[in-house]
Amino acid sequence: MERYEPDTIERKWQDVWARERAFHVPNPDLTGGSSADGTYVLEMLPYPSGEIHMGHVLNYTLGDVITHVRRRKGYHVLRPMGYDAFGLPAENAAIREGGHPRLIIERNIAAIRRQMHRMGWAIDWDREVSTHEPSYYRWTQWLFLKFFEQGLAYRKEAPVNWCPNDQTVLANEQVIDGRCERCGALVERRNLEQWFFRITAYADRLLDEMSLLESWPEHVLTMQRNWIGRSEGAEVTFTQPDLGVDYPVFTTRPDTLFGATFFVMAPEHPDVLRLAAGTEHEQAVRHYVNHVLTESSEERADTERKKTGVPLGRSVVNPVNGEAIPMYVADYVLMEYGTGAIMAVPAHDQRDYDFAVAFDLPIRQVVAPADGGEAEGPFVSHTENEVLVNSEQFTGMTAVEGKDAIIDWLDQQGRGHRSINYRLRDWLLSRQRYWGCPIPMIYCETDGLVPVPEEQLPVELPDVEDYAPKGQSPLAAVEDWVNVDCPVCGGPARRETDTMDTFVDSSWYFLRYLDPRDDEAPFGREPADFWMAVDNYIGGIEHAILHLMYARFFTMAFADMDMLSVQEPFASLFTQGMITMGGAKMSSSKGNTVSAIDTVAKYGADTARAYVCFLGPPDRGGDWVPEGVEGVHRFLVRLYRLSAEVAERTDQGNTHAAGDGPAHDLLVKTHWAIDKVTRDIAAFQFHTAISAVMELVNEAYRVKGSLYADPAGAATVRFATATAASLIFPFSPHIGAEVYDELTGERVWETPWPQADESLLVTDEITLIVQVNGKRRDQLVVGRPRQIRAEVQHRARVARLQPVLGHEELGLLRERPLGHERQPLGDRPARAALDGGGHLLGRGHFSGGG
Ligand code: ANZ
Repeated sequence: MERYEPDTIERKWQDVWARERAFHVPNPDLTGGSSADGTYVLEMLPYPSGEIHMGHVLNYTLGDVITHVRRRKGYHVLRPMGYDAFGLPAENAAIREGGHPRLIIERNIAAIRRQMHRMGWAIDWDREVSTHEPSYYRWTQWLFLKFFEQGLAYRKEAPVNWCPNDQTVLANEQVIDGRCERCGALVERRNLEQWFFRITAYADRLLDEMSLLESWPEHVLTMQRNWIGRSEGAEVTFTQPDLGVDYPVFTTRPDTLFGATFFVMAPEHPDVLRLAAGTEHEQAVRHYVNHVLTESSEERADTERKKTGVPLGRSVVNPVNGEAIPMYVADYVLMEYGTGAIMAVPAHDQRDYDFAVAFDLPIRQVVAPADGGEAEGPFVSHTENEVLVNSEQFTGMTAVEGKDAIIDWLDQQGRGHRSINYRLRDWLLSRQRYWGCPIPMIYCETDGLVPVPEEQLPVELPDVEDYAPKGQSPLAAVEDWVNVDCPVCGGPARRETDTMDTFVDSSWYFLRYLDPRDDEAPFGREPADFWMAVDNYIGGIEHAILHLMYARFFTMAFADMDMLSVQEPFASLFTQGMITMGGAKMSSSKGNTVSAIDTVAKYGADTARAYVCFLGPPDRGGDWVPEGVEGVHRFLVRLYRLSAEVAERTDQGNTHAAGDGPAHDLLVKTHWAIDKVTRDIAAFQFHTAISAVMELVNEAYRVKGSLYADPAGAATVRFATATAASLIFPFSPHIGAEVYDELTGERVWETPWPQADESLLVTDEITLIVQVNGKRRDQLVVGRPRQIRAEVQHRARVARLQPVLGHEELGLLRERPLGHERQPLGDRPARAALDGGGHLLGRGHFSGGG
């Protein structure tokens, strides 16, 4: 044990772990009613792009830390890994470079697997899956058929988002600001027969069950809530007398019905051209509609935009007062929402107001402040303090009463009813691309749509010559694959040639891990009941909406099909922040990326892992600072040297110090570190956990010289150093294992997580009771000077090593006057407590004398 050579040490332990399958955790035998305690730690599975990046390093190290601590606390920890291997990037690479997407992906998987081993992550490799393997996608297809059986998968013609560059349909969620999420091309609208999952059937449950998701970040829940976008209101029917057609509208403000002064239809509304036909506006309407088709929904929904539209030359009758109001077509009305037509109330809706001003249409106020004051401008915000005006028999009611009364009246007349609308659309899952899971359906002229019989699964993806997108799936060109016998009548039939959105593959992978070689079912009920729900799900905030919502939907549907007991897949969620450099997102075009591989080559995996955890609170990510990496590396070198010296100067026989003196102080420090690291990890405050170990190592370094002479003192130095190794192990497992082995002869990953001796924990504050003549008059809470000094040093050190530490933290140091501290200085309120609370308040308040 001479110089610290991470490469040698790391490979040595990686070999041991691989050889012994050290992190394999079999499913417990549950038949005997085993009381085994399981924990499921899951990180979002990577897309196998060929090289792990810093985001991966952070993500999987966070999971690793939790895994190690839980394991050593005695849990069975499931910690699997897999690859989200279908999808456009591989297919595009295949088109670019030539070669089969499968070969490209499998080459990438091999590389990424190697790099994951090299990072030393404690993964149960026996459970590895990849979504592109037939043994996996057989079950994706099977699940699709179950959904089909349940009416949760269906086919219909629909206007779709079409990416002209990728030549494929995109889900709404994949259109960002009117552009393709992947390639940035402007998205167009088209009508096509498509496959959908009926996620809207679960809209209410997806909302309601959010109350179960207490350990999810609030902002993720808010994003999901907004995405589902539940609106309560009414559907009101307007009649068009010339065509004799009824047009319902959805409104959240039925109380404003008397203020409807015109009526607007979406350009995609199927009746628009029919209505305009024969009027003087026919040509203009035709032009307008064609023009609007090239605009994105986002552009159209932009309230800042100048309002455009064309009259239809017709009118509809307002059911509440028989008034005929003019009809328009305008792009601010969207076909996908509500009924694709609206009643316009310019006095109380900004968009309608802008339109009315532009087209010189009447504006009629129908709601006013209850106190009789003037409305501010033409709009009245919707509050409980408003009353209806200009509304015939409803005048004088509060807006809330009026809403109900008008809906009831409409209901009686058969002209309307209460209605709830959702922004959430059904999930469009078919893709006209090659590299995805084939949709297991067959079209027969006699029998129509026929599911592929279960025993014929998987429908394997055939090889094709040409992956280039053509507007229909490249699979359509594979004649001998497409043409099949109808499973019902045996007559000629054709396979569905579309493939599935890759989000389908990743909506259930966490269940496949539970028993990945099961060839009877996608997942077994027993392991599912044992392991689910996932205790800690860790991943990027970019999946806040889609993936997380889809996985929740799948899980609820499985529960309804009695395949699972849980309703929610992820009991808690942790979203990691982004690692930036110079404050900006790392990107190769900006030239500010740090390669994970290079960092490991230069400093070792232990340094890279510890540094990403040391950057700052992991939910906020942090800025990569080269000196910071050096700092963390020096700390590991220091630990290694200390251990080498301790191994030489002390022996294992003696027990460590008791009583007072410097040895006792080091012992106290050691228990302080155990306590602090344990608490900080539970609160996902990994950066302060690491700095506590740094402090312990520094302290041991500082006092060791004076302690070697005395056997108890020497044993204490040894204990402190071995404990530092044990505590740093979850972050930097190789050096942790090496030092621990050197000093104790034991395997740290098989050693229980250390427990702080409560009696040695220095309380951060003491309560002084003020007594006068034996009567308690007052009490003072004061910090213990030595402890305060230690904490201040600790924080100063954190601040020095973390030049990027938030101003917030540094501010805390400066702003709080010492001695007025009511909370232990070291513990800031935790953002996401993992093991529950209890650690925020000072411990061990005890009474001093009076
Ligand atoms: C009359 C009215 C009066 C409205 C008023 C609002 C305020 P949320 O809350 O998002 O559900 N709307 C309905 N369908 C639409 C469509 N397809 N495209 C554009 N706008 C549409 O919004 C519901 C409101 O948005 C509805 O209530 C309707 O305008 C409009 F003082 O009806 B409202």
